[in-house]
Amino acid sequence: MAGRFITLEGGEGVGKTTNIAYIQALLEEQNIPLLLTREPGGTTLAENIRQLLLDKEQESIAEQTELLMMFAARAQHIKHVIKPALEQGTWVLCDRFTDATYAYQGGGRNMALSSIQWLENFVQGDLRPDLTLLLDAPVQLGMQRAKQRGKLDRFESEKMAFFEQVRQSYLSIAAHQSERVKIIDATQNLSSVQAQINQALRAFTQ
Ligand code: T5A
Repeated sequence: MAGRFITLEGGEGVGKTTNIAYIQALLEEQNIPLLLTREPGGTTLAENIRQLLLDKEQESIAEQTELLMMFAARAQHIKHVIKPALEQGTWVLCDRFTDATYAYQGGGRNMALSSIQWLENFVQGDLRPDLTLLLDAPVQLGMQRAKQRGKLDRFESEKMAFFEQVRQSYLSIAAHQSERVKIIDATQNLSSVQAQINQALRAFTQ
């Protein structure tokens, strides 16, 4: 039986990484075999691409280059990690996927959605997440949390207007694909965020 593909999305510092272990525990409680992974990244080559993308101490990256690097990493990740796992019946929980490309490169950088769509079809074929949990919080709050955590990377050093566009793009995806994308109010304290995640996952796994 094929595994299910779950993604976790949201702007900077909304709590994706913090909640991954919680989601893992919930699924494993139900004896669901699970693989945790992230984007950009997930294979040695894709993690190297991630380093290049997040490093702000290098030459400026053209937006087309950035978009292609995201999909180059994704192609590698899908072929070597995501598809083999799903084919074996393992569920995959991925910290960010293509919705992030629509939000950051499409919304934040204003790149043509038709180009992203073309690359999505080219790289993924018919692979799409079965469920996406979108952690949503005002930009200011997410950035405050991200700053507390440490040094900011190349994306985190963008201006507030960029992150506002990212947030609005995510919310628009959720509005258009409400069957797949469940919004989690990430402004709440951790236990309340986890209660919402629990509810969304139970509805999905029932
Ligand atoms: N990107 C990625 C693209 O541009 N296009 C793409 O296609 C893809 C796939 C990747 C970057 O790449 C970009 C987007 C990103 O900028 P990343 O590391 O995956 O980087 O993403 P980040 O958003 O940078 O991850 P962060 O680690 O900053 O955010 P998280 O994981 O959402 O936040 P987290 O869990 O580290 O939490 C931040 C802090 O808040 C606290 C935590 O303890 C932590 O200190 N916190 C809470 N505090 C109070 N109440 C709560 N409910 C809290 N939840 C968390």
